[in-house]
Amino acid sequence: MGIRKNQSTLTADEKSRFVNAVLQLKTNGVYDRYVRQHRDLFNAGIHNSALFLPWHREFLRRLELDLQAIDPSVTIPYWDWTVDRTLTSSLWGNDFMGGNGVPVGGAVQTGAFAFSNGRWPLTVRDNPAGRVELTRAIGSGGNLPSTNAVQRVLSRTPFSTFTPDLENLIHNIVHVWIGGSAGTRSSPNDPAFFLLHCNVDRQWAIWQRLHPADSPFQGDAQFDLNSPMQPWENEISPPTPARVLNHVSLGYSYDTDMTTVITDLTVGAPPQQASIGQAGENDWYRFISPAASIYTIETQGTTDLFMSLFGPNNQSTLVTEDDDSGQGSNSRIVSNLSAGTYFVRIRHFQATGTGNYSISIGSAVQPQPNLPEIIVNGPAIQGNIAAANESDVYTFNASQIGTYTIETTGNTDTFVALNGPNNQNSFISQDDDSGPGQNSQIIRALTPGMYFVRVRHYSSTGTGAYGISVRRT
Ligand code: CU1
Ligand code: CU1
Repeated sequence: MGIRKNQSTLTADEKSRFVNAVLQLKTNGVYDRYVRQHRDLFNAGIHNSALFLPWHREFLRRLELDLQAIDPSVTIPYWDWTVDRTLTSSLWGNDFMGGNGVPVGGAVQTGAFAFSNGRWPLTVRDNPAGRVELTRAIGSGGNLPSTNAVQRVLSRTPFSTFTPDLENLIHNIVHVWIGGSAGTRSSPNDPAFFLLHCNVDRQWAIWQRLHPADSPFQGDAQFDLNSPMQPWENEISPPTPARVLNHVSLGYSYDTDMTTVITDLTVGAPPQQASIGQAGENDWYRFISPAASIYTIETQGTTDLFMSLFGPNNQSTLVTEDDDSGQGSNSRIVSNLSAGTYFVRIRHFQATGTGNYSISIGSAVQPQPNLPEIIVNGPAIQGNIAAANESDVYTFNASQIGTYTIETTGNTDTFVALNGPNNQNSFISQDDDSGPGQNSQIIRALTPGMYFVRVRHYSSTGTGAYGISVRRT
């Protein structure tokens, strides 16, 4: 796993390896392909849209993999502009990005990327008649965003309000601060682009950590979770926002990622002793639900705790939260959970509180009634509304994020309702006749989990046979 580091902490060797790998990508033409992609798509949905963060994450990761093919030790460093705010930062040293442009014309004349060094001609430009030298006008366009400004943006929720603020109030300002080439559509011509965007990408990861109950992405009128991103849309398995939500699963981490210790709990085991030792501490637990059942997670002791349950198989999907449902001011969550791995977060109810507690998990004896399961992308199940007002309930397991089509076949006028995830009472959608003939069809983007499909006849007196299937596209 490559760790992306703060550029100010890089050793001389790390800087020189990064610069050399970038120069080699320039020599073999690959670097300019990135510049061209960014330039050509600049106004085609990669900015001022929901794709801003996902697209630039994919873009950086691809460049990083290309750099690693040259030197496996290289990762993209990030530039924390709230700390390194002046030209005297080592970022602009001759051994790294090189310095500012000269007062007249703005050409950079120091470092490996100076035109005069012969290895960094700008072959891709906004305008064919434009400058062939890398140019900068550092600081001439205002100040860098402050720590407070970044904190304010990081506090914005949901994602649909966070991302435009990060893009417009923070990221744009950094481009303008560098000026010159970095302020053009061909801005990756300045290799500082990648350090700038690495820090933008890191803000998205920080935001996700700060807001675990918020969706890490929201679509807009143009793009959703499963929109293939250009210019890679014709690849066999094109990147989508859904595929880049978790940076760690893409194969890199940040040196600022929190390494959370997670304690495993066994269902039915005696209470585990623990404590909130420091104000603001979060304790994390993990347990496995081997089969759908009702679970009781509770704390014991005199400390006023707050409990959050996440899952299945995902530490950021909130199931439910509780403050005081247990004895005294203890927390207790009773929840009907599908099979999978769940995560429990315990904190003190008060931001400044500390104290000891214990935690345990029990499972109720009776599991959920055994509902017939529709296998996703498997054959249709043949059902029958044998009597008036009968309804048939099925489950299916959405094992991954995707677009699912639930549909009935046959000559019966079916009516279908979709509930879930992991909760038979949480309504998602219903449909009468969107399928062929009088069949029902529901097409929805679903997060992983168990879903429930209820089939009835559209008419309160109707009966008849039908088939029902689920497929993921
Ligand atoms: Cu961009
Ligand atoms: Cu940018």
